[in-house]
Amino acid sequence: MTDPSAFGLPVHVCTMLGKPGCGKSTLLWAINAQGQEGIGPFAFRAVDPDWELQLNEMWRDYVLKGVPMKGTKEKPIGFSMFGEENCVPRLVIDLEDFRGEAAYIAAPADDSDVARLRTRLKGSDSIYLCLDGEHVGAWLRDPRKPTVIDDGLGILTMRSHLVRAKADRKVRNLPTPRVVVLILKRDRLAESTGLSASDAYLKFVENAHLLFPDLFDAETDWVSMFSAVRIGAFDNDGHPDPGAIKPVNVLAGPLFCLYSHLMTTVGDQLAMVKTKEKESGNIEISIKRMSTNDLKKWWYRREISQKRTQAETNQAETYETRQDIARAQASLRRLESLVDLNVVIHKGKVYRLGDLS
Ligand SMILES: Nc1nc2c(ncn2[C@@H]2O[C@H](COP(=O)(O)OP(=O)(O)O)[C@@H](O)[C@H]2O)c(=O)[nH]1
Ligand SMILES: [Mg+2]
Repeated sequence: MTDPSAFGLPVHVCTMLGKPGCGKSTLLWAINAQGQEGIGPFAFRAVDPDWELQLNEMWRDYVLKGVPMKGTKEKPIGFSMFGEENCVPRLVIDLEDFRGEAAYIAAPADDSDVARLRTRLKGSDSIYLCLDGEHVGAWLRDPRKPTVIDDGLGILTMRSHLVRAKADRKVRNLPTPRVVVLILKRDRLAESTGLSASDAYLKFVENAHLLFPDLFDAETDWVSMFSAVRIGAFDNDGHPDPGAIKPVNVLAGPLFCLYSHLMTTVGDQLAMVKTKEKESGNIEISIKRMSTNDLKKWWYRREISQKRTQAETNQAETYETRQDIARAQASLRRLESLVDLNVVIHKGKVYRLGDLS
């Protein structure tokens, strides 16, 4: 597998959690297939070309013949992809497909996938929480019953992993991971609630604070995105019909990774520009101080010239960073207008309650 950091691009580490059978691996196939087709100027392509070809074949078999995903083994499968805009790779999204159990059992040995998952969570920029639509539907029948009874969703363990990942990253001065909550098997969500798919999803959004109270807390710095994913329509034989795929939803996770990455970069760059501008201001003041009369000016001529050079370098750097910021902000606007980011929760508030059909 190709090393994701080998391309000189920023790497966004992403980890998926979800009970076995909730549809994680199938989603990754779909992301690969839909990601290559892209959406507007954005596309996602597997970094490893051989892996991409294998995935394409598996996806074709799944769609045409209904050959299902083989259960994920103890060896996690690397799944890195380029996040591209107008065919230019902007970042590498480094994803690994773990077997669902890995998040839910105690680590038997240091080199197990369980231990690997734990380590990976500490370095994850984004964490995807995958919920099986059928179990979500069952939960929605009585959302107020204690979550610990219902282990179909595995919510409490997910929450513990989130809290630990945040604490681990804080110690290392890394930002709180972004959270993507995905309801997979959206068709089953509708079936098991007896509601229309959009009404069932709306009911989920209304009650989601009961499952993830931290994400809805106004004091928190969690930023999360919710989406219900439809991987085609499933007929009675379990054949997906890819014509029913909603690309925006299938690609919700990677698109949010790109979005989060750009937001963080813009934030860092703005802070940098501010510091540089302050520095330039201080330089100007000290030059003024050294030039109050001709004698002083002559005495400090070397320092003044050094400071002038420094101020010019600062100015050039600030100018370049401002241009980078403008480019990133334009990308953010494109992502926002093109992509219905569905439901984003920031400081406990719900944003962009978009097209839920
Ligand atoms: N009805 C329905 N079944 C799905 C959907 N996505 C995946 N599945 C099925 O769910 C089963 C488990 O999927 P898999 O991706 O292996 O789950 P994982 O264990 O989380 O990786 C497979 O039989 C899939 O065909 C979906 O959107 N709707
Ligand atoms: Mg799997």
